[in-house]
Amino acid sequence: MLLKSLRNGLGYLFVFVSFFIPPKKIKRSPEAQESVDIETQALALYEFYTCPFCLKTRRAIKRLGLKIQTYEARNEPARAELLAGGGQIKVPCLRIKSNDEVTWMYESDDIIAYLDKRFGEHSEQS
Ligand SMILES: N[C@@H](CCC(=O)N[C@@H](CS)C(=O)NCC(=O)O)C(=O)O
Repeated sequence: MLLKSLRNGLGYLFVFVSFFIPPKKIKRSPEAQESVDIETQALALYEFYTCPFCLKTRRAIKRLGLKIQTYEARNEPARAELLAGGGQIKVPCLRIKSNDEVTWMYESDDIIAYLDKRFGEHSEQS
């Protein structure tokens, strides 16, 4: 209980500090941004707001200028959706819809690498 509160408190501190040190945002033309915005409608991030791995992922999302819907997985119905879809309660988890297929990607490093490859400076979107 005490450990959980401490972890949560530290998480809020990281979020607070991160607010004042925003990542440098990628620049795109309005047309390219519009196309990216359409693509990111198929993505959603399940997270715990104060989780450091989630914060790291949110910073990457911000750096890449992505509009990705986030869901707080401590709360229902997001928690149940994450468990049913991804198979475990672990965050961050990126839900990727592609045609009729849904993929649930865990691991912050994997998520960031995926987003960088798809939307980063050297992707077709830039
Ligand atoms: N290696 C993972 C670590 C993720 C992780 O440990 N997440 C914690 C929250 S900070 C978690 O989901 N724990 C499960 C729980 O608290 O129920 C990553 O980088 O994404």
